[in-house]
Amino acid sequence: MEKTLVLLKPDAVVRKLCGEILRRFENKGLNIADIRMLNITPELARIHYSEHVNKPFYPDLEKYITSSPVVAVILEGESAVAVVRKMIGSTNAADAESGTIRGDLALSNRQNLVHASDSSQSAKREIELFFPNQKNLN
Ligand code: FUP
Repeated sequence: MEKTLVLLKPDAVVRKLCGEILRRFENKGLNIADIRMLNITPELARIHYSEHVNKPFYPDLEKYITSSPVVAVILEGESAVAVVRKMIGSTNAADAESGTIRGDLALSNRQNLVHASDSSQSAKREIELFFPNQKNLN
């Protein structure tokens, strides 16, 4: 069993797509191991997106991710990291394949509904960041 960290980003919450997105993960057979709603502060955004802080798009990314609450979810299941990445689709939703969450429900390169850990190492780091009280058994 593997764990991964998913964020239902501000556009998912504002567009009331949290249920639709979680339904897809649950139907796939993944378990929700933990879930919480929170506001991402600029400080948390800079840690979470540390690899992007110096990129030209970062100020707009921070503005977006801190704009309203997000839902953080730990999903667990066989090969959860790779399975969830496949299910969310390409970063630029306009290019994302039909059948994926971004491909079916979004059109933007920034407002792309979901974040998901891109490796088991990122998953461990991100689970600790968003669920500091969770014993990480990943
Ligand atoms: P992903 O792992 O698919 O979420 O994508 P990245 O880690 O490459 O990018 C993180 C987030 O930065 C994306 F979800 C959206 C945002 N982004 C932009 O806003 N503009 C860009 O040109 C690229 C990414």
